[in-house]
Amino acid sequence: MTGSATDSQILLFEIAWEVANKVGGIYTVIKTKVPVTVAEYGDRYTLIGPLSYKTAHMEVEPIDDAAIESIPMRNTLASLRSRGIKYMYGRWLTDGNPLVLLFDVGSAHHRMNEWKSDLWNVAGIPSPPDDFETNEAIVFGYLVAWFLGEIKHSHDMLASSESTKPHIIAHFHEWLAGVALVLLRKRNFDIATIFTTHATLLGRYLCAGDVDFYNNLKFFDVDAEAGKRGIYHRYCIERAATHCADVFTTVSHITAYEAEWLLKRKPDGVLPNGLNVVKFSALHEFQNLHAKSKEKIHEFVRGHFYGHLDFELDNTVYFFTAGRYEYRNKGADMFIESLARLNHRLKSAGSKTTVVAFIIMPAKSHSYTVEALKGQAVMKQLRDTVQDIQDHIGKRLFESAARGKMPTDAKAVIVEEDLVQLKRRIFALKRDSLPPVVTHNLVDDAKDPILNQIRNVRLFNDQSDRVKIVFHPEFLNSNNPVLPMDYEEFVRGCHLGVFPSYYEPWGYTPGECTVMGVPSITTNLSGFGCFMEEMISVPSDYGIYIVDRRMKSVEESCDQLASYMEEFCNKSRRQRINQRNRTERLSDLLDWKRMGLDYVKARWVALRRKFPEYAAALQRQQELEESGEINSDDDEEVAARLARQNRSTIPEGELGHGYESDGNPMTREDLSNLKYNSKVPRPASIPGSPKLFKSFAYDEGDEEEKRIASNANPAGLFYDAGPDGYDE
Ligand code: G6P
Ligand code: 1S3
Repeated sequence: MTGSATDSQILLFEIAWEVANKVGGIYTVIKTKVPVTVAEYGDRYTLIGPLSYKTAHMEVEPIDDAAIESIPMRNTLASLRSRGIKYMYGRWLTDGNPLVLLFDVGSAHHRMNEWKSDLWNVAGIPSPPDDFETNEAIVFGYLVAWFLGEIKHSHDMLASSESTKPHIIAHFHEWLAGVALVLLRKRNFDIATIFTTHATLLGRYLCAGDVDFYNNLKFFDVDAEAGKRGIYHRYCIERAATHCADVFTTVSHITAYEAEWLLKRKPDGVLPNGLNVVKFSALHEFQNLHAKSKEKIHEFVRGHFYGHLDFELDNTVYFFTAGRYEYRNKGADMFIESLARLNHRLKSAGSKTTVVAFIIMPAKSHSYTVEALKGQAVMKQLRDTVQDIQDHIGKRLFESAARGKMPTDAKAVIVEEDLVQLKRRIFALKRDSLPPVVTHNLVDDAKDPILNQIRNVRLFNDQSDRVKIVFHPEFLNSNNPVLPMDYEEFVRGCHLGVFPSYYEPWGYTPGECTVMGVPSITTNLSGFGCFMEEMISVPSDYGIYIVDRRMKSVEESCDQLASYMEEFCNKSRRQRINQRNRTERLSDLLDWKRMGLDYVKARWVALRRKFPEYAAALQRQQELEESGEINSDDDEEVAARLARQNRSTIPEGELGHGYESDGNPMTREDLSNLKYNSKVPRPASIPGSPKLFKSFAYDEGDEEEKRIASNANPAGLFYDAGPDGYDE
């Protein structure tokens, strides 16, 4: 290879079913990662996903075909359009504003059977006629492969010489986006590929059943297990994508082990999930937000528990769990069991604290229950009546004072009519039944696992219960008539997130709590929990409690969870405030500015594997640049250079958080020895934000933060907690 190689020859495509299409956690990964990827690639970065007409118009600002700046892109899309393919190309309306291409999968349905039989012929992947999701994934995959082939060709045609041809990296997420990757390999395209799996199909299915998953990983007959569950064809796509990729990664070590056994390829590295952390300029701002949001939760609780509001809201703490309704995988079973134990302990101790525990997991329902709606309605009427009476009293006081007189008699201020109105409202608050444990009419009330578990442990919101339960089987939004809050606002208002997952490749929920300064409980079977355990010596000091679900029995884990919750209930307000401050300080650890580096490395390894000469030329170029003094104020240039420096520090086979395996079956002991970051040193600086990690990111104007930073341990990131783990 001759001529100077530059980064600007690299084009990056990232393909996922959840691009501008909110389904679950992958949407969060893709969306929050955009700013750091755009900082590195600018408009050389395009995201590709399926077009959902229901939501796309809110997510994407389309660019007219004639206004498309890139000629290869314009030509490629024109070619697809002329063959009847519909799409939306534009800018994703999210931080970073990246280019996005969404394919209308339906516009190619007429080719479905042709492509399904081709997939069988070229890759031996079967597909039954009636699996809608797989059919969509196949058509989407063929469209993506078609597009990538054409755009590569179009760029090559326009290149002035061999050395100016672009180098394409295509990064695919999860099996639903995996078909195109298999096709690129089978068609021998000159495109470097990465496949990231965020869970394995079999892992999710096996764990949801009653299986001792982690002790039996080596024994599963994967084909037979997939067949038994009717997902063999999906499994074939997942496994083929895994093996066809130049670089294969997962989101955590625990999932890397799982993938090695279930997908039969040892991952090249682990790319943990980050978040786009927005810091407030002053520490107290997020605390104020907590107080404001908590007040809104109080409003809901007053309505929901009307007639039984015999507990002090000032002495009430709000716990919650949330996520996809995977009863066992997400640990809803353990949460409810441990709440029952907590209830018993608080009652026995005569505690004055009340816990209201929310379960936010969508299940099929008809509507809100009459009781849930009525509760909010009677409380609103009471509030309106009290407001009216207040106005009347004010007027009377004013009139009398304006005449220079003090009111002689209370009856002249609050008249009989007002009292009657108030009495009416108070009588309306009487109810014969206990406050409901669920806010909606569930389609399958009798079989619902969460309700059945609540029935088993008899947590019925009785007056004597110190732990009350509210199951809200729908994701939250601010237009909700009963609990009108969006998820972020709700989390901020809560005191503790509880996520005792059994199967959780990463687990965003506790991470989201962390960046909002809300303490949380996770497990050492979740990617997030393992990551925190590795990064912080005593995670609980920072409001991250980790339940041991590896070495302990279920019984012991439940007890440990109950103890963590009890410990939390016994904290004073001041301790809770201090703990929230500490939790919030962990945000930087989860920022994509830091986590995104592992993606940089993955791309670099993919380039090196697919285009070794180009990668070597890039590296030589970089060495030349570095031998001279580089003095640039241009953020993008600094970001690009740091990204280059970072990627070139990784030797082959030591990608990201290097994943190592001795090739032997995993045991409980192996699990307890899982290690992050075994070979690759954590970088001292980050592209796009070179100064952030010189030491702990602290506000120099803030004395307390300064003190903390000066107390930093040698790793530079964390400081030792005081004896009781709290700042005074
Ligand atoms: C924040 C607010 C304080 C409030 C406190 C309540 O820190 O800034 O004004 O007293 O929250 O904390 P709690 O844990 O009792 O909800
Ligand atoms: C998966 O989504 P889930 O909730 O089905 O991907 C997420 C993003 O990587 C991950 O956080 C989660 O643990 C996985 O399970």
